[in-house]
Amino acid sequence: MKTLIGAEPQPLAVALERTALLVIDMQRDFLEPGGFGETLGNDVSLLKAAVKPLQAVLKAARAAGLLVIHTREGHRPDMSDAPPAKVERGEPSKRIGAPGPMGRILIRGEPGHDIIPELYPVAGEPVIDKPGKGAFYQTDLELTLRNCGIENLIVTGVTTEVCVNTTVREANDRGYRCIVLGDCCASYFPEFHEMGLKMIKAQGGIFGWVTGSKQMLAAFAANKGPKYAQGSA
Ligand code: C5J
Repeated sequence: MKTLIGAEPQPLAVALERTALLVIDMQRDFLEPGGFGETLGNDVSLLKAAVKPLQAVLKAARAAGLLVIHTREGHRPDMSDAPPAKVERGEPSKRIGAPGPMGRILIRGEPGHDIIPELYPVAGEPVIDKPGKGAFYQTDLELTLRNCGIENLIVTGVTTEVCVNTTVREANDRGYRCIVLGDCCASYFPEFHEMGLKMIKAQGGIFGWVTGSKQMLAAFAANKGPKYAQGSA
């Protein structure tokens, strides 16, 4: 059975049991004061707008039995997976690996690297640690999706024009249908958020579809009881 999701540039019918919710980088380092986002000079409060709508979608996705996957951007404590070209940006005391109020900036295991409490993963939800902006680069995301029979991704998280867009483009090239929930994404730059969504849905949906939490919740409500089942046909 397929569920129709109201979206742009056109509605899309998907099998929810072949659909995963992807929550990208909702980490303290990006959303809370003192983290990576703020050290780059950004107003981190702008990202908070995505939290409430995303909480509602996360709850509905869990209730509907969807596979929920979280990602985190960050690096090993020895930073062997951090390209110098990425690290050598900004003031040295505020770079990746430098000590900050939430521990070493963007380093795995540090408080700032963790997912914000409002959207914390529950037991059984895969958390993909990624060293880059795209969630497919140097991770086992693709393997996980394949093993779980996933064909469609509901994409949410931060930031719209960086990790969300990069991941959507990677996913699109791999054959996944990406449905991006605009109000469940956010950027430090409102104009980049808007253009980031436009780029995805332009040209007949060149990278995917764009909709919002309301439309997604309506689609869940219209489809009672799809269950994610690993290996189902
Ligand atoms: C950034 C991200 N903006 N998660 N990372 O550096 O979008």
